[in-house]
Amino acid sequence: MKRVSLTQYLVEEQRLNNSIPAELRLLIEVVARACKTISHAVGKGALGEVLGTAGSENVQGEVQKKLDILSNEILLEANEWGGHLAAMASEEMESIHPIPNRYPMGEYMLLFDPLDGSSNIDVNVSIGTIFSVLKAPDGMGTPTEQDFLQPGSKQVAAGYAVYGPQTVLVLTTGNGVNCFTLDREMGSWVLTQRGMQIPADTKEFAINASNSRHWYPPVTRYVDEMLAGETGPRAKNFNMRWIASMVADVHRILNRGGIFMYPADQREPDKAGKLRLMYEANPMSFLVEQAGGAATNGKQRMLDIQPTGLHQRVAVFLGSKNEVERVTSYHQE
Ligand code: P6P
Repeated sequence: MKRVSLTQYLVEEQRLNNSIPAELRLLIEVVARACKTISHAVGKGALGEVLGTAGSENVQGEVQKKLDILSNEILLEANEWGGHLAAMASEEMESIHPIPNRYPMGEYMLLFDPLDGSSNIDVNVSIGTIFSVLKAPDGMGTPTEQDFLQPGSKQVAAGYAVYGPQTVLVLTTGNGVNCFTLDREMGSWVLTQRGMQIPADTKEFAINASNSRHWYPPVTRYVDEMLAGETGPRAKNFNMRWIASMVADVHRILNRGGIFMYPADQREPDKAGKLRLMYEANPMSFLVEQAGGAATNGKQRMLDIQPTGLHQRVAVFLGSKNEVERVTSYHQE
């Protein structure tokens, strides 16, 4: 098959669908290049002296790993000078990061989780980068956090990289989902899957089952029915996976279906869930919907949620459409 590079794909997509203006193409290529750099650092592991903790905590109160901070810096430095961004926001930073005055400002806003799945870094399990692209509000002056608080339906692009046996970049700009694999010898991203589609049904679910005693009844009912297998109400057997790296679980679902769940639970009733809306749930939900799947917080479509805070958390149910609709319907009863 003729190799199509990321650049060629983006240029052809612009020609076909007029959906990737030059500045957005630059943004995507710069983020993709940063992900190559992160992949290289992650791949060194102990040899790169990048494992272990940095001895600090992020805004979430989570211990930061050296690679968390390094990945964040790589993305900031890669995106500051290009003139395509007005501001950035990151899981690793309390407040937004305006473009320094010495550089021109652009019309896009980039949000990212620079290295998702940190608990897996030191044990050589797949981790990744998640990113989301919004347009700056018309007439915006100096960017503020409020300018970022747009529902996920306003995203113009979203994607993730998985640093695993292969390094892949999965991307949507609103016309379907495509996967690029990093050719390490050439240092280039090569289109390897066009138009990824999530089967509407599945036999595989992903949830951290150690929390089951804390789940609310709709989740308990939904999971118990699957555990009952072919003798239960679902009349079929299910398999379970939980990688504890959202990017890896979502990548499996985009490739073969499944449902990913991180529900709110009774441990902290006022905590909506663990995952963050703006730079985890929203980009992944955009990708999942573009691949024919569904994504909700148990009550409403994820991409319709009006954000109230840059780091707000949300319950997540995403993947095979019929399963997401089923577990969401249980929350309505
Ligand atoms: P738990 C990683 O820390 C993360 O944010 C997601 O990538 C992952 O799905 C989830 O948290 C894992 O959470 O509670 O199972 O460790």
